[in-house]
Amino acid sequence: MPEFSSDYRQPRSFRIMAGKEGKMESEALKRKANALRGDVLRMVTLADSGHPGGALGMADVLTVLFYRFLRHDPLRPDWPERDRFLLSNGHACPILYAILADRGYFPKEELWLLRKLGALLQGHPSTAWEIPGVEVSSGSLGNGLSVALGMAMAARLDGRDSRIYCSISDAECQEGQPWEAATAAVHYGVDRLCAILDWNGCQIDGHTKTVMDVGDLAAKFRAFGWNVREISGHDVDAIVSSFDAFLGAAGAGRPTFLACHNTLGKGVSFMEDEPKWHHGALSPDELARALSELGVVLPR
Ligand SMILES: Cc1ncc(C[n+]2csc(CCOP(=O)(O)OP(=O)(O)O)c2C)c(N)n1
Ligand SMILES: [Mg+2]
Repeated sequence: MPEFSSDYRQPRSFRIMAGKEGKMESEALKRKANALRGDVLRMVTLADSGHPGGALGMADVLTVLFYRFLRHDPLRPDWPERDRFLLSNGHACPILYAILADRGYFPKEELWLLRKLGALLQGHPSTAWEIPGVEVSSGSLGNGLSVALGMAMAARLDGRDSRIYCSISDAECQEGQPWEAATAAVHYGVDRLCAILDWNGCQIDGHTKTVMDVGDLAAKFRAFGWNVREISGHDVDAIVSSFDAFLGAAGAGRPTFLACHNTLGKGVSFMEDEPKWHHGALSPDELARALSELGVVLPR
């Protein structure tokens, strides 16, 4: 029998675990991102399925966001004034789950039950499942940026100072809907919206250039009128300055597009830039090798 999740609908006494750390500095952020990569790989190996590649690639940018910039309170996931983070490329959820657990939204033990029948953490994020910290259901690609835009416009109408961050993937930009959101966000002058592009050049069927080349996404969003910054998504200092610039751009009347050149599978030599690691579980031997490359030691 699989081990099922604790009943997450009970009053969440575990929420007292949520700490209020100060803002982390670069070296600590890098160490944290690597530790979270270790959690991602452990989760997917235990589940014997899942999407590790994109999750490893986005670990740095999401660590900087959640540990340094996002105004949120794991003790009050429904705090109206909070900033929102939406993972439009929902399959990359192992990294979001690892971060939410580490920040205290739910117990870390839930990670090891990923994708088990009845468990809190399913293969794609779901609001119907009431996962604390998950703002939107995703996995059906292409929708998230529109939802994020709606949230940013609602915040403005309500007079809230919330920022809305939304990760999107390069393959999502092969669809039509992100471009509708890109047009509308500029038309409505929504400046508290930051799209974060996971520009890894990979997708489920191969390299994006071969499957359907999306071209220069930074140039395209710039042409649509977005305030674009193009960085390596593994350069923690560049990520920090980009989010700082986004905060400084409130009132400028334009949305921000943070184009992150990420490497799918970042940190594990045999996974890097290999589209086959879009999804798939590691063998126990591969996990051991990957953790050793990341310098992550499992707790006994
Ligand atoms: C609307 C929709 N169409 C098709 C799919 C099937 N699908 C799953 S992942 C994927 C491509 C993934 O590429 P990307 O989002 O760039 O992910 P990466 O491999 O870089 O993590 C597709 C087409 C889907 N999830 N949603
Ligand atoms: Mg991709």
